[in-house]
Amino acid sequence: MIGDAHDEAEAARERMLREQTDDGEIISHAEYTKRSRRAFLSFAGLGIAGYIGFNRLQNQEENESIPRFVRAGLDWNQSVWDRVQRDGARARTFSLDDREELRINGRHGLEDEAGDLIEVTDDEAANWEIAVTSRSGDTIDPIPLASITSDFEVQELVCEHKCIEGWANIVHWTGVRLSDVLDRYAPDELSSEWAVLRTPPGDDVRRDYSAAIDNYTVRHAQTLLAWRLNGEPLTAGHGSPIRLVTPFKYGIKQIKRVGSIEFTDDRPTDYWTERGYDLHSGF
Ligand SMILES: Nc1nc2c(c(=O)[nH]1)N[C@H]1C(S)=C(S)[C@@H](COP(=O)(O)O)O[C@H]1N2
Ligand SMILES: [Mo]
Repeated sequence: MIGDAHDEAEAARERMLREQTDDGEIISHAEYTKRSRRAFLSFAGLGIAGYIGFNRLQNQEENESIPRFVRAGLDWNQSVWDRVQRDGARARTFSLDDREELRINGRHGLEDEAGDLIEVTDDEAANWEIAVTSRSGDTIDPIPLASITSDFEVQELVCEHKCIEGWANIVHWTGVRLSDVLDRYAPDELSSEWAVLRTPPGDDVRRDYSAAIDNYTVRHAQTLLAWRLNGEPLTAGHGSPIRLVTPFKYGIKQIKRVGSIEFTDDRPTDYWTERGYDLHSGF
């Protein structure tokens, strides 16, 4: 009997997860670009038509200042554009049945001097904070891990993790959108061109890891701060207590154990860019 109830609860949980993770519409990057351009042009077209009409109506010379109602239209275009960008292109998602095991790959920023993985204790995790530096170089309020895991809509994402070494695995992540978290903790930085995420500073800076991501990636609906992998809490090797997931980028951008985020409008470098890899490392 108890077993049945357990099975039912388990089945309900699986169903819910499936609804959240199974394939939606999958569109190619080319189709996405076409659609978003078309959406933008038609809205821009409305704005221009309105502007010409307005000038005829007023029978006045065009001047440098944009009439307020056209400005409002342009602002609206921008907000539509932002939404298209945020929600338009999605990396392919998979069913929970497709989950595979993920190896531990890359231990930079996770090891001690002896090369052993540094475990994060429950106590350390409970007090974990991500330090934040604004694009003007100011230290702003850090983001508590406790808030990340409890204050935002939890996302379940089953996607392919691709490594530049040539292997890939379908894995299930649980986390929250980076953009949701930043919207609350660093809203002014959401428009900065780049974010550089780093592991907590160690004694040996050569061991520290960093990953720079562009604004599009920062704001993307599938860019997550994740604390579970295939339903289990992250282990030290997979980046406990919190890591980045972004299915449009190779594994090198999916930094494990995030200790800080720094925003900048200047083209940054990161661990692998300094070693000759492409700064974007996307698809
Ligand atoms: N801190 C840290 N994060 C990292 C790396 C690393 O060496 N250190 N390697 C990256 C690479 S190359 C890959 S493929 C993925 C692998 O994640 P996994 O070990 O959970 O499979 O982590 C990425 N994030
Ligand atoms: Mo990788």
